[in-house]
Amino acid sequence: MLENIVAQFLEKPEVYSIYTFGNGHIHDTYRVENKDPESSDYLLQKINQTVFLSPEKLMENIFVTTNFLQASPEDTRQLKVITTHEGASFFKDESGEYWRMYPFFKDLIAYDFPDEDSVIAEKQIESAGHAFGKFVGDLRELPIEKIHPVLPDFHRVTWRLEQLQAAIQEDPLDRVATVEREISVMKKLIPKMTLLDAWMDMEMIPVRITHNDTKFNNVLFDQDHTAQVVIDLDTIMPGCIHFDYGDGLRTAAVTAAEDDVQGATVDWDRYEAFHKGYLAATEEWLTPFEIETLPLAASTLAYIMSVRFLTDYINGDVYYKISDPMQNLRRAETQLKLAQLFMLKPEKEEDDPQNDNSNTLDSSESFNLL
Ligand code: GN1
Ligand code: MG
Repeated sequence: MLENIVAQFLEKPEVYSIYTFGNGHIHDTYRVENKDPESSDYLLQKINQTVFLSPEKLMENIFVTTNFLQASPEDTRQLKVITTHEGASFFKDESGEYWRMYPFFKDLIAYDFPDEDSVIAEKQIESAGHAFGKFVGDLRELPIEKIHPVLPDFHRVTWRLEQLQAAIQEDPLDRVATVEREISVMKKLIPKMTLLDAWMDMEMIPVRITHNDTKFNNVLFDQDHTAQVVIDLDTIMPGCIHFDYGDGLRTAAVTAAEDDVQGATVDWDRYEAFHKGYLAATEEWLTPFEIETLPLAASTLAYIMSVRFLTDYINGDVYYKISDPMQNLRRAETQLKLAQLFMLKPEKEEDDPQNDNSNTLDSSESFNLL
């Protein structure tokens, strides 16, 4: 079956082994590996149509963006869409599933977490920050009207809260009674966490073409720990810089997995490393107000994720892939903890000799004890 799909894109499908690959929460992903190690490999994905209601528009966004970014047809350091034999950016099978193919960069690596060695980790993070910042910079000349808002209001806090409210009202699995504590913490944070929405509504922050899923594992590194290719272009949409900067920090400056409530802390050296890389690529063209308001970004993005994960938990885990029935709740709690930790950014070390750079919530504030 998968071989038939591969045959739509590539000659001689029989020379490939096809197996499940990666940790994405949304699509089904396969590595298409040439049995000859000297030849090229590919990545095959079945698009999740529960999430992406219009796969054609999704693929148009990716096609337009990757073509725009392609410096030359021979550019091998850039994500591009592998078209079908008919030249289409996707293949729709007889059951209505949409499939797409990308090159697989055999010499590059994606990491879920930065390296254990802190010097290497900071190098990776700064480089990732730079790559994500440059990505938005490179797209500044692409007319924004060419990009469909495939997931409208994706990072709009007020809309995410409306979704949560709807889930609470529906409460299909009677889970709401068990998450009242989480809901009450979320409510307390609303005034601060909706500032970004307000600034966007008042047009104080420019709308740009942003990536919107700048998780640390969405950039590929070479052996020298330098970021080479930004991947996962599903959520390229009109947005604001805070979305990318904040989501990058949410995943690069944190020391534990997305669902590790106890383990999650913010490493402020890593935070600085990401900031440095991001700003080096963007400082020239960001507005003073964008720069001034960046400190709220990581917190807001972690908050959005906590609201989304809790909504999905209440709805019965219909959106994100889960490994166990409590995972969405753990993810929600972890992200809520991080939203609060990111608000406690210490002053620079040289300004505060007392600062041990390991900021944590004290126990009375700690999310777990609320
Ligand atoms: C989803 O599948 P993945 O990991 O690329 C989600 C992101 C979340 C992320 C949380 C389309 O991304 O918004 O930040 O999970 N993508 C979509 O890990 O909802
Ligand atoms: Mg994704």
